[in-house]
Amino acid sequence: MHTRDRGIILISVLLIVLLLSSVAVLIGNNYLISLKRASFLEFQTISLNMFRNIESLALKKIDLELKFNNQYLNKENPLLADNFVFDLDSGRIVSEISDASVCFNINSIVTKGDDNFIENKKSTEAFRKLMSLYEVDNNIVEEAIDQIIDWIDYDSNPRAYGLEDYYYSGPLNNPKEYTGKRLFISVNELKGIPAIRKIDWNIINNNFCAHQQNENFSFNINSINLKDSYLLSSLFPNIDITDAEYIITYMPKEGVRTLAELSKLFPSRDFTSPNGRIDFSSRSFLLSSKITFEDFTSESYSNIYYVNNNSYIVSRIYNGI
Ligand SMILES: [Ca+2]
Repeated sequence: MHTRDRGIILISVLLIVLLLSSVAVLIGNNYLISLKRASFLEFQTISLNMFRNIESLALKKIDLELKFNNQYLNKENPLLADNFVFDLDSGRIVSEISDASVCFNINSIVTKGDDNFIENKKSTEAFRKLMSLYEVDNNIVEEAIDQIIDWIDYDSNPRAYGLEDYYYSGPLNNPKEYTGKRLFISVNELKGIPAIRKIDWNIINNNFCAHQQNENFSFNINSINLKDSYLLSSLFPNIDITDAEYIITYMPKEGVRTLAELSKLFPSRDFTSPNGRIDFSSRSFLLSSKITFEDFTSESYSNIYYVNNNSYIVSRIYNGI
């Protein structure tokens, strides 16, 4: 055989080997990706099913607990203290119910009048106190109150420091929009209020919530932690931050059942004229669940309300699936 022919054969063989190996790499990658994708899809389906099942369990647990006693709920109650844990071959499901009442419900700033939402003066007092504890400028606080109420109310008349559609749809505001004429669904909607944009977002994010119950400012006093001292202080006009921190620190684990019991425990503190309602139980809960399986993780957060002797899911968020 000619040397030239041998060279051609060698080059051809090398080319074929090169082609085959790149095909093999491609097939290998695609195969692995599709395998991974198939197992992720399976994980996704299983997670969704699991989350729904856990939700049903949680609703039953809440109904059962609150059916016979909806006036008193403390941190040690199995409803809040005991997690659901399910161990699988190569995975784990952990789920917990927490009391979601300890926050300032932004919708408590209004109350439903005959044909419009009007200011709830107790709640705006609590709002003023909370903001002053964070040293937010008074003018900004008044603007925030009026702008929040104008955003919710049905009319087009701006309050003293308020804004109505003419502003939100006008040249100074982007994107162009209209006021909600409804309660807030999420705290994030507050980002659209100009006065709120002048306040550190962490203050809003850490203290506020948007529950669809349009009642007085209230929370379960048995569920408070030290980080909630500003909220506790804003509920009581005569309780300052030092008092609030003291009360939270020395609050018995089993909590209290009545205001009289609370006053008896802390006789030198003044719990009169609250800017809202003091609760000893809760009607809003957060169910948080996490599933880990092999190298996949998924999370679910469901907001639950207990109304008319029944608990139901108001909203849910999934992460990782
Ligand atoms: Ca208005």
